[in-house]
Amino acid sequence: MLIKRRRGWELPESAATPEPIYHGRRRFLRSAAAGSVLVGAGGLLAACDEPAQADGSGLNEGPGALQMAQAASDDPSAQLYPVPRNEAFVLDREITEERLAITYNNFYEFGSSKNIWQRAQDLPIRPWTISLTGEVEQPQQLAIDDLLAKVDLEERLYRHRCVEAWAMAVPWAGFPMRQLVEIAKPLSSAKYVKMVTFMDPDVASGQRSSWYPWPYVEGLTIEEATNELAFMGTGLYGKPMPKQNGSPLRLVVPWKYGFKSIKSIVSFEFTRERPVSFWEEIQGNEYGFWANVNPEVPHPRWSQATEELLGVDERVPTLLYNGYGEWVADLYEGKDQTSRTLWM
Ligand SMILES: Nc1nc2c(c(=O)[nH]1)N[C@H]1C(S)=C(S)[C@@H](COP(=O)(O)O)O[C@H]1N2
Ligand SMILES: [Mo]
Repeated sequence: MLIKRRRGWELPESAATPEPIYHGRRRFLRSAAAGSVLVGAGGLLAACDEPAQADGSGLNEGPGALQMAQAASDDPSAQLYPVPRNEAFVLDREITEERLAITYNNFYEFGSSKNIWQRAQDLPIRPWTISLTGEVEQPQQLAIDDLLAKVDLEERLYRHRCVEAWAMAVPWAGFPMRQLVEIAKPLSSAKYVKMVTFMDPDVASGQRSSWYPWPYVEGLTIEEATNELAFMGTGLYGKPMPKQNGSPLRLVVPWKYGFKSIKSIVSFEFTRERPVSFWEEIQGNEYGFWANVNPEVPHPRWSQATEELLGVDERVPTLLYNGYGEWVADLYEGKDQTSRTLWM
């Protein structure tokens, strides 16, 4: 018998009626001009900040801008794309326009504005070596192209929800993170995987700001990393990953706020202890380790109840686990659901 399971985000039409809020471009430009730099209580730059007005302000609309923002055709992995789509992952919304997803980015290594895509073009993505270390059978160093040859690439349509309350839906290419864990062969003592972004202040001007705890670090439990939804992104819109979106290898964990999806990874370390992530170290009471999306738990400075779709002048309700509870809710069943730390 065929049972149609209702996905978390398949809301009745009435529940999905957007708030009648219209964000005019002018209002957006004003808030952009006001700057995205806030000084936190401790004098630290409290970033990953400000609920965004997400209408794609980062776009350079000059001729050829879209092509310049896409991965270069001389990317050595270009011939691998496009890859077959895994139809198990369906969207409740339109796919975000490519030019918005690749020109409106968070990548603090290249600056704290959304408009970093041009600066990110300076990132050299070959040679690119990934280390698999820590509690593993045998530490390994793997060139990205050797890794790409060992895995099964597929395309997945996923929603993405930034903690700043903007959202998009994009076709990632990549492979299940479980395959990477299998290649690494962690020991039973490994409870977490700590991921680290490249460190190169010569090309990434943001890394010259010493008030950030560079390099960018993120972490997952092994159970999270081997969940079916956890994905390693290597491409976008049927092409290799643009540098600004985290080429050549990034994490994609759509049930968590966007900052968990660490870009341009060079290291996976399997650990016994829970790693401290980049934003957790900066502002642990606002950006925690778990960071599971929950509309009912507000950020200390704004509501998480709704989100603004990139390029669309409407807000839609945010859903528990960003609508992916069917895949991941059981990961957190034993945990105290009333604890704020699960949701931020
Ligand atoms: N290394 C690194 N990874 C990062 C970030 C960052 O600043 N540095 N920003 C995060 C945040 S806050 C978001 S919302 C997503 C944005 O991904 P996108 O630019 O592909 O939309 O990347 C995440 N990964
Ligand atoms: Mo984000």
